[in-house]
Amino acid sequence: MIARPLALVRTVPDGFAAALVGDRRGTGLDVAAARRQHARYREALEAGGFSVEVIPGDEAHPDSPFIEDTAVVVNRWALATRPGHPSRRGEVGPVAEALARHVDVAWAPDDVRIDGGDVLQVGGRIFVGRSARTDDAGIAALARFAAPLGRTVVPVRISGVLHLKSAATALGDDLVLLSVGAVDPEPFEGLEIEEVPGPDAEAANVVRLPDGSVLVAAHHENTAAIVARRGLRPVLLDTSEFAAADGGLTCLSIRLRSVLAPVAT
Ligand code: CIR
Repeated sequence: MIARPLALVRTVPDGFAAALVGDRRGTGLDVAAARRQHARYREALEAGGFSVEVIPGDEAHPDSPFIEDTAVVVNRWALATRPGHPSRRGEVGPVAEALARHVDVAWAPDDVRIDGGDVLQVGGRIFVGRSARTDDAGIAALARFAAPLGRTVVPVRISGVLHLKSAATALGDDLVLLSVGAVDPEPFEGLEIEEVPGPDAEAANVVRLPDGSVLVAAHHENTAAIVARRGLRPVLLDTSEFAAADGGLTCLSIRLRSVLAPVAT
């Protein structure tokens, strides 16, 4: 039997049309197109070496496909988050339940706010964005979760984007792709930084796959060129419906690199 690193995804409910866009509800989101894009995303995760487990989306929670925000996984431990937007808090339970079949799950306290999209792990450090969705109490809860696991938590100032990972992701164990207009590069000292040029900070949101290829949103040609220049293979995906709801490629999965799962056939 073949086993590969596990990725969790959550399907697109009919209610996705009402996903959050800024602090309002979407109106022009195309659910059928989002489902097609989600299917391609899932196939790309599998083609790049993940075993994908699918959790049904939740009609009561239009943003439930943005599963990344509901948990932070470090090796074989997960922190079930307390999402910063109140409408998203009910998304956490089913994801925590699925995670508990693979890892130990701890829960963030009720009086904090933290979204997984603000948490970027690179080379043993955990960077966390101070954002509209993640507050100081959430950062402190993450630090308490991470300390026994030997991980240091480093707060990062961001501006103009929803989450830290909207504008900063890892391209390697010591290489970060980020938009300096949106993310303060100073806390990343010691790591190599590759800047995405231009005003579109979300161009820095990519997903590294186990086979070394990198998912890049199709509308970010500059990013694809950077990835290729780094000797990595960009895999372009149309993510327009998710981008329209402030979501990027990372948001659509939780990737558990240290948990191997059988490949679905
Ligand atoms: C929200 O506003 O919460 C969703 N519409 C988008 C969440 C994107 N998640 C992410 O960047 N990790």
